[in-house]
Parts: sequence; structure tokens; C-alpha cells
Amino acid sequence: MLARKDLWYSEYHSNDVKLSFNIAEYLHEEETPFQKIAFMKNETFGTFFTLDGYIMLTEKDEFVYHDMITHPAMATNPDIKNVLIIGGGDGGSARELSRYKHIERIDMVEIDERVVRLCQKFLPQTAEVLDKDPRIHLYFEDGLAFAKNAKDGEYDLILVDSTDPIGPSEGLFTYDFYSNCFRILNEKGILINQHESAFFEDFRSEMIRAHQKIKKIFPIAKVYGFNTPTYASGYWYFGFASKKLDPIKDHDKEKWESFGLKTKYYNSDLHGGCFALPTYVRQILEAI
Ligand code: AG3
Repeated sequence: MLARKDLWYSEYHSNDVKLSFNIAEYLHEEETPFQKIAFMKNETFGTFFTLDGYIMLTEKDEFVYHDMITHPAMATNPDIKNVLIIGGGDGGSARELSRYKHIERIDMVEIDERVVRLCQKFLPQTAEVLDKDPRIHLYFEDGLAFAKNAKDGEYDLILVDSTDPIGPSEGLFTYDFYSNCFRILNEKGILINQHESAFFEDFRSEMIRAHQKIKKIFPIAKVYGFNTPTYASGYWYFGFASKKLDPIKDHDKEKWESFGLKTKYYNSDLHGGCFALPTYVRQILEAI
């Protein structure tokens, strides 16, 4: 019999580099019409889940990602009231938004209902908010079609909380999708999108492709980074695209701080810092 210490989950970050987690407990695995889902437990990172072999979140470091997908936009426009989340089935992004009392509506469009149901079972830390906050409306539909059918100017903020551009998320990295996001955002609208990572080639090329498209559509298109121990290279990026608000010039620190939210990663000093990119990343983006 295999000793417990011999079971490992590995994620390849390039052909010859991988990150491995010892599996203390293998909780669940299933294949849906969309993807392969697995839940495991690691002593250091706690419960984590993967989609098609890529880590989506771990209990220990999800706070970084979910702080950063939500709070920089909320501190740029603290009046945001109507939000659309594309993906985000684990509930982490919805949880952070639901901490803002003045937000009126959170539409969450997750293509795979099983992701939500399994996270409700194995990851209450992120998912328990989903059936507790009546402002959250769940749609188990394709985000691409949802954005296409939404009304002009309907949202203040769109969060693309997706997987990488392979499998069911591919459409969420297209020119068409970003154009629809532009259309359904109002004049102060902000789009935060999955921007991958800059160090390893496979992720870097996706970062470039996403930025090329968004830059053509949005007058303001910035990229910001944050430290994610369990994603490739330990550093991950979101795109901040908007019609007129600039995350630095329009940063409303006082208003955001008046909400009194306790955050474990995001803070007002880091808000400016995360948009300051390393030189090699700057060069990648400037070349576009
Ligand atoms: N969304 C996945 C981010 C990309 C992960 N990619 C990877 N590990 N190669 C995270 C969902 C959290 N709400």
C-alpha cells in the first residue's frame, strides 16, 4: 500500500517545472460536461480544488486573489452597486463583494453548477455566502452568452473570475467577449479580468493576447499584480480596464477606508503599489 506521504498532486508551470502538493486527503473527483473537477487536502494549504488539473484556490492563500479581484476596483469607484461576476463558482469573489453593504446586486454567471455545489460542500470558507446573501443571483449559464444578451450600461463592475484560456473559459478571452463587457458597463464601468502570469512562456503569451484585445476596446487598460503562492511563478495578474476611471488618479482612499473593511492582503498603500510593474513585465506590455 502507498504510504500517505507518497501521494502528490503536481501542476506543470512549464514543460520542465512543476509545483507539487502532498495529498493528505483525496476528497472528491468527477468529470462534468465542462471539465474535470478534483478536491484535495494538503496540510500546509488546506482544502484546494483543481479544474482540468489547474489549481483554482486553496484555503490558505485564496484571500490574496479574492482581495485583489474586488477591492482595487471598489476603491477606485466606491459607488459601485451592480456587479457581474463571470465564473467564480467557488464564491470567493462574491464573498468579498457581499461585505459592501451598499452593493445592490451581484449577478454571478457560472457555467458549471457542479463547481458551486462541490464548493458548498468542501469549501464553505468561500462558498457559504452564496445561499446567505439575497443580493447574489446565481445563473448557471455560459458567461459569453450572458454578456451578449445583457443590456447596455447595466453594470458598474464586471469581474472575470475564470480559469485559464483553455477549455470552457476560452471564450472569456476573446475580442467579442471584451467588447460586450464594454457595452454592458455604464460610463464609470470597470472590468477586472484574468490576466495570467508573466514569467513562464505559456502564461506570458496569454497575458499578451488578453492585453492586446482589451487595449483596443477600453480607453484605460492597466495591469496589476499580486503574490499567489500556488499559481505559476507565485505571481499573478489582473487587468483593470475602464471607460474613464483611472485606478491611481481616481483612487478614493478615504471613502474606501470609511467602509471599515478588514482585509488580509489589500490595503490603501498596496493599491498604488500593485500597479507598479516589474521592468520585464512593463516591457512585455509596452511592446503591445
Ligand atoms: N481562478 C483561476 C485563476 C487561474 C488559475 N490558473 C492556474 N492555476 N494556472 C481562480 C478562481 C478563484 N475564485
